[in-house]
Amino acid sequence: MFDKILIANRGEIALRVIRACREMGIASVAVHSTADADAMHVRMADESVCIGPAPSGQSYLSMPALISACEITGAQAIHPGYGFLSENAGFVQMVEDHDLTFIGPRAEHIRIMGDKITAKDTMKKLGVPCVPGSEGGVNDVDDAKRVAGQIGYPVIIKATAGGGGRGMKVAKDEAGLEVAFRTARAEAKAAFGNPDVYIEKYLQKPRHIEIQVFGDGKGRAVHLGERDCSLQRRHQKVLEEAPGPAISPEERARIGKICADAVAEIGYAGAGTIEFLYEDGEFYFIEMNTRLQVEHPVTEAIFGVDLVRQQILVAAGHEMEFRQEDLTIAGHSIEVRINAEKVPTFSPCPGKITQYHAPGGLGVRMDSALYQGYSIPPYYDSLIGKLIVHGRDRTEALARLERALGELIVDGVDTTVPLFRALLEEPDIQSGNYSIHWLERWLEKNFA
Ligand code: MV4
Repeated sequence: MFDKILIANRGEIALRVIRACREMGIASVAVHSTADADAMHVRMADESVCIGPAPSGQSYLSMPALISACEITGAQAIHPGYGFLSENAGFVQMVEDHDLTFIGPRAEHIRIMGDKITAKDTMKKLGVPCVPGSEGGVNDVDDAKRVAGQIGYPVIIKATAGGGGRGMKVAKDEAGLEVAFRTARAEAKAAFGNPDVYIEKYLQKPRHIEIQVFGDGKGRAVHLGERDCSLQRRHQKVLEEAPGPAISPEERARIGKICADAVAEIGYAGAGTIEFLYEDGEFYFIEMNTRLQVEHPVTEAIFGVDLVRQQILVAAGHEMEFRQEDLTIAGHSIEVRINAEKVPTFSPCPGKITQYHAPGGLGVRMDSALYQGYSIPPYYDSLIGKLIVHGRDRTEALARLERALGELIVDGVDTTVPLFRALLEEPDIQSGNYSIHWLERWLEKNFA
């Protein structure tokens, strides 16, 4: 096992990793920018290293600075958290070239899933159901028209280097296809330096359902059910829950096994998420994320497992601590993302926290790096906390969420808390009846 791990991240996820390290008797090294000298992850870690100035390109994304920080402190492994360098295959390569361990999948798997055409092709061959569309990319308008004619309109054009909603164009008929194709290609080239696009049937009212998988890197893998992350605004998730309110135990077992078998087959190591659109009882693969996700705590809550601990074990060459048959669901969990943002514009609202009080009690977990007197710097993303509740069933989880939101005090900045209080009043939220477009429509209706 490692003696010391460096955490190449900040905020709540850095704390999350430090906590797992401490429970495992592993020393932790925080890295920070000059803007984060007072941050909680620096205080909570056993050691810290300043790796550069405020802009993340010169600090949290600086590969040489991170490698040097390992060499200075004697850290043997790097946990990337989410975002930053967590899905950068070149970084994984560099880490390994310096005889350090990247706590995550192999570079090859990150590379495959980072190219969305290759990801889809790989998953299709592994027996994962995909959205009908082009075999590989589409090279010209005629090719796009031919594929669209076969699958039927509406269609969506996506950039192979995109993902997470960047570089997509919808065409509702052949007249709109030429413009959609040309703009998608031009935007892909400008944004990613790669103009390659592919085409899919456009699903009109799906849910976003993602399956948590975990591999040991030696051909064994499990699934930990799904999360419903349909409540999003501009491709930013706002609330996530597990299990998905629309998914039956039979559907979960079926798609879960398909996903676990697929990642076992490729010898995938560590945590991964296979994203699907779910419509009319069918799952359609869209992307795979090769990292621990922001919303992983809802899965931890219902399965009673520590995913970061398992990541560390597998990276050190140990076995994960469970088999598929050990993994059973208890209750229901919901996470809300507390952002320092003004509702309803969602404009960032950095500033000083004049008062902070975290909610507690049975079934409540608050993952946050906030403290009273902390100043949220303007350089990084606006997530300042995740409130995760767990109840025996969805009704209890919702009641607990409302209760916990009532206890939470974050003064000095605007937050998304009022949004969640309003959402909890909505019959569709209470019943779990929402698709990927629900939140944006609700915001338009209530705030436009
Ligand atoms: C789609 C789609 C409809 N049909 N693909 C957006 C993010 C990226 N991961 C995939 N996305 C979508 N792909 C087909 N074939 C609709 C979306 C989409 C979406 C997906 C998940 C959650 C929120 C969304 C909001 C708008 C569009």
